[in-house]
Amino acid sequence: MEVWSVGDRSIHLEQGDITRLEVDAIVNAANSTLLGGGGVDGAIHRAAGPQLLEECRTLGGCPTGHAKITKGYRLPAKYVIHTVGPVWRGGAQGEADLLRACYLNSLELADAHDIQSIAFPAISTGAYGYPKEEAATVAIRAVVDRLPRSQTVKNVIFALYSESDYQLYKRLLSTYL
Ligand code: AR6
Repeated sequence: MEVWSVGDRSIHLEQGDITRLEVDAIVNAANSTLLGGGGVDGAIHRAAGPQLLEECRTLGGCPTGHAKITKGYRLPAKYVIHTVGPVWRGGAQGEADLLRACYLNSLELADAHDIQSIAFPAISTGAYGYPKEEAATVAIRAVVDRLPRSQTVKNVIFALYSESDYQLYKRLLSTYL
């Protein structure tokens, strides 16, 4: 675990399964149906239990770059913020702006729900094929830009599944902060 300060807020790095984190909210890298899938989405639905899918069915999907919130059910986290990252199509299809919007809109929802700690996976970098270093740069910039004016969020956790992703974020955060 590593920690960086941004004013009186902080950014943490954790390696491992995001579903285990005891935070107010975890972010799901969902698809636009919000009806589940593989990767981190599958893991979150398995850990939260079937009530999560029931609530997701009431939401009517979610456009790319937007975010919607549900309860966390059996997760240690109180909430799940579902956001839909862009599919990587070479980088000239607005992917960076859409990915940035995922982080900003998730943080905005967190503020609206009095969330103090929120954990993000590396959105779009699995099934959606976004190159890892480019995605990590977008993620870190969005959080570093937005965190100082967040109302309630005090701690942002980047939850990286692989050791190599953890090391990538560590290197990039050390150059930014
Ligand atoms: N905890 C943290 N990170 C995880 C976990 C976990 N339990 N499991 C996987 N990752 P992906 P995407 C990492 O494919 O690229 C789904 O089917 C993984 O190593 O989950 O945004 C959705 O329904 C990678 O770094 O999400 C969509 O259809 C990161 O999570 C589609 O995949 C994101 O990989 C979304 O694709």
